[in-house]
Amino acid sequence: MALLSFERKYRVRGGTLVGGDLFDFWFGPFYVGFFGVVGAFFTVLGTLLVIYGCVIDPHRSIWQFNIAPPDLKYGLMFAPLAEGGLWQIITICAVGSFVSWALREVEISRKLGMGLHVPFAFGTAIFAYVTLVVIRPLLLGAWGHGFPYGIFSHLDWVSNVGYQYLHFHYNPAHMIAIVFFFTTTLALAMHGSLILSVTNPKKGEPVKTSEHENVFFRDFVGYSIGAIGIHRLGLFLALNAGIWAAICILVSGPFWARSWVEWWNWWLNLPFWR
Ligand code: UQ1
Repeated sequence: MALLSFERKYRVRGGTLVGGDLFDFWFGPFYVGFFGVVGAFFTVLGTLLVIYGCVIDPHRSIWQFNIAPPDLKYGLMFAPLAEGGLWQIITICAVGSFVSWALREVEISRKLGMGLHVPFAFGTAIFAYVTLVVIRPLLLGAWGHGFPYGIFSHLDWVSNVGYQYLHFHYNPAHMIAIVFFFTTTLALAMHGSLILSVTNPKKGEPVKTSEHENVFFRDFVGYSIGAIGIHRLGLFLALNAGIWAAICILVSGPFWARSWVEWWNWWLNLPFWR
């Protein structure tokens, strides 16, 4: 793989968190580092175990295979391989892989003297996953509360856990998460379309600049958030989508074990209408 001209300038030594100079090298275009090695290990092992789980599954269908967590009776213990132990090892590999990927982002950011916004953003996605398969099961006292690894099976899990709280859409944190997910797509659609529109003028006309971007939105809605502002807003919206998604499932069970419809009784019970 050929080195792009500017890459040589930015292939600087240092910035590593672990291992000093030992793993401070590139493999083709990819920075490796300690977390590249550890991450590759967990990714390969985890992927092979998922493939193994599919092969031993009787369903023989990519849609129907299922790698389930242990039965609730195993609590927070290690379970036999064929009874959820596979799920437990795969979960360890997944968390090891995701966290290594984030820390490799940290090392690259440090090398380049950048902020840590990218690993921080990825961290919220990891937080949402870890909430589902580690934090919530820990709080509920059994790994069996994690979600199963399989296409249909994880969908069934989401549906079943939703109905366990009668109507999950009444979960206020779930409502907030959805609003952030939708607003994130709105913001990215507005931003992506705006940038493409200014960079694709009529034939023969020069590419437009930020002046046009600002004027479009001032004409349209009386306000322009600005070139950096839209990226701050986008990051804020996306981080909140992941954070509230994690919160909405974290509170379901450990902090509220009844119907989410019933939760709203606090409103009916306000003293004003008594
Ligand atoms: C915006 O105001 C802006 O600044 C010029 C952008 O940057 C290029 C944008 O991408 C968008 C979408 C907007 C409009 C956003 C709001 C919140 C009015």
